[in-house]
Amino acid sequence: MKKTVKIYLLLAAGLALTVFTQGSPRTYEIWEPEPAPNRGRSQWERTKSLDRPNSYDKDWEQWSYPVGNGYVGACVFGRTDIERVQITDKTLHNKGKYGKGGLTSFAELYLDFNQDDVQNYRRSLSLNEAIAHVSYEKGGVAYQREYFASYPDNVIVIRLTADQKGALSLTVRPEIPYLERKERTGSVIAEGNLLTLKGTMPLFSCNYEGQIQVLNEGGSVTADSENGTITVSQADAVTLLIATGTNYRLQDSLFRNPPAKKLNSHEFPHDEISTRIQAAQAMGFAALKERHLQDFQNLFGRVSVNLNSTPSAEPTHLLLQKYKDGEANTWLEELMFQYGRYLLIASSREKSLPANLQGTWSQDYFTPWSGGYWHDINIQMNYWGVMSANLSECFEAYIEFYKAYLPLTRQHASDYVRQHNPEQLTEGGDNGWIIGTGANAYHIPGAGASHSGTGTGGFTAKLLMEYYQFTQDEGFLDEVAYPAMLSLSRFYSKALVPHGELLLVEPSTSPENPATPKQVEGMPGHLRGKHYSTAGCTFDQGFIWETFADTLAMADARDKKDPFLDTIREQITRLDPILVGASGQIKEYREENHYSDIGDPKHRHISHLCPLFPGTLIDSNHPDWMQAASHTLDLRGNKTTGWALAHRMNCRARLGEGEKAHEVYQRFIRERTVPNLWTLHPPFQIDGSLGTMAGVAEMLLQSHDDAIQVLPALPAAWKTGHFDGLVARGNFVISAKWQNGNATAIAILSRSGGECRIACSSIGTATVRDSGGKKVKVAREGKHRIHFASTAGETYTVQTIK
Ligand code: FUC
Repeated sequence: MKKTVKIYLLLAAGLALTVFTQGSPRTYEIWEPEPAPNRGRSQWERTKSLDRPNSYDKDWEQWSYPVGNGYVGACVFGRTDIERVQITDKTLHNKGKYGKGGLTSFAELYLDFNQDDVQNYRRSLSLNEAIAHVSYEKGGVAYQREYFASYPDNVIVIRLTADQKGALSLTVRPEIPYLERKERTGSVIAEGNLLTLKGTMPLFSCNYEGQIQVLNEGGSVTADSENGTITVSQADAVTLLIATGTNYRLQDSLFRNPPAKKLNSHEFPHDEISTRIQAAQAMGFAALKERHLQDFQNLFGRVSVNLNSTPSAEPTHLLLQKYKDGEANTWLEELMFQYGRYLLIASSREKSLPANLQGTWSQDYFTPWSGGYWHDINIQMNYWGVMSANLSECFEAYIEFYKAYLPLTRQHASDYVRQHNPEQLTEGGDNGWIIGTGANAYHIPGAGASHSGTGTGGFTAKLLMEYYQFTQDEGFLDEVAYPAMLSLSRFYSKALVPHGELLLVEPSTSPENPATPKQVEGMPGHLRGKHYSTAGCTFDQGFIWETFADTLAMADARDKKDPFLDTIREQITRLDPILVGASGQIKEYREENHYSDIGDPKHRHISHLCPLFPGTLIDSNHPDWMQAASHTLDLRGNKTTGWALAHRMNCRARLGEGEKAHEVYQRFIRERTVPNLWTLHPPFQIDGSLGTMAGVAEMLLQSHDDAIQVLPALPAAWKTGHFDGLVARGNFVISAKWQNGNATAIAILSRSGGECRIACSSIGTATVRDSGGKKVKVAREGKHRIHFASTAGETYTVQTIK
């Protein structure tokens, strides 16, 4: 078989692209020589204080290891006395703090081993395998445990083994948490080798069930029906299979219906869960593990990086502590990048709900901010890196979510236009769609009525546009992305209000930035709550520009002729979205003169820089705006929260400021990262991890301009290294190798064909060869840019870059 064909087939099968990765990909794990402490919850258990149902559980947050398959997440403590596995099912919501639904913990599973004073203890989370391990010795017996969440079989699997027969004895003791809050009903039933947890969350008519099957090899099992436990005695090995589910159905009626009618109260997940458990049992542990590994590694193994690092064997908390103490360590930076990819795969898969604010993990009664989908940055940030990190399939969860909420957001659009710009309303007709900020699995809000303007829609649609740009999936463009963009453009077109020659969206709010009454005295806008409501702030105006521009670009790509396109062709010229103020800053509000005349000068949101990232309006064609954006970042500073650092990092990368991007990343790790490498806003949110993962990719490869830029923002700390398998728009899979800051070789797999325009320092004289070694005809655009026609499925190498 020809080498090209071989590489292509390997890629098609999703295996690692190892152009520059010599030998096998690196092994990434986080590990500790101690179990996770479990003081938080046990303290709460002791008091059972109803005032503190949400006890801030730092042990869970900082030390437990997460596994997940998109549907369900489990946090493993690895204890030898009483093991704790905290389980979250994304669909189980209580009323939440705001009464509109909120993610809540599904179950706590305790395994009473009662083993203290163990020797040679080790627990780890293998990122390459998505398996948590525990091993230790006690009384001359070596014990091993494995934990994983299988996506193909949708079960959590725990396997317990020992090196001596009959050495395994434990009690399996699940608990339904927060029953004392009386919001949910529930009971645990133990029968034979099966534990069933079931009940109802009446608010949304949500019926839930969890099954835990205890499969012993050797020894015996005894069910205690009174206490809802199963005791295993003297087994050789034990496999626990765990399946959870509810009657949740992702469909538009879910969002439209009143709380009690959101779900069908007569539907129970029992049969479906039983089928899943039985299928998993029939398959057996070895096959379950094999299928899990195949599925997970197909995704995880696609990207390799080496950021000038040497793998470290230190326990993770020490590695982190030394980094916090100022020791340079690019291994940890690389590990965090791959952990971001791991967490995204574990929390967002096709047919599951999208990754929520905590991914898919919550031990809480009230998960912070309802474990929701916050559309003024957090949910979008979850997916900023999904395409470039070669995980586009993980975005499908959001696409399905979008399809389900679309009908209600059409309603929201009509309501908005009726309220704010009634003369533009098409009564009973199409007013587009718009989504507001605080969504969750049960609730989709309207826009513009809270602390964030309608830019939330464009922020979201950008992801749909990017999915098309990266995958070149024309079916998706025709069926989803283009209609979405066109319809959102229709909404924006109707939301714009003439101000002289200009068209400004009104009302308009820059997300969450609070202003004081004094700051806005004499200003044209007014305070709504703490936030300044005005016309045409940069966040909203910028995303309208992005939406119009993306719609027009898609229409051109597919030769669409909708007459409405002419309206936005004209309107886009009247948006005037970017203004530079007297301090040399990108203005957040049109009426701002000097930096931060309005709002908090150090606020975490930098919404006015969204046109730089994830937007594309502030680009190298506007060097003055780039400079103003850089200055704005300097003024805003980096003393901020987790995800806010991630946004700054991506902005710095877009500006080509590798050192500054790296500084932000370092600060993120030093100030916001905890020993299980989760990152805190605080509290724990997943967005920062996923946002900085995108940031690393953005430092290595960009493709928002008309060319693919290789190593656009490389810091000195990563001066030598390589990456394999990052993806650029146009569906090009890129590998690159560099030394002392200069690329020495680049490989490009063209997955969809088309012109490949590639920019990199000194690439202008390089030679391009196809997989057969044949020289490819290349057009050269100065010293740093070339382009050539590519064929789908072909791999090209760029050599001798100098
Ligand atoms: C936005 C942020 C908050 C928090 C919340 C989930 O409202 O401003 O900081 O991240 O989302």
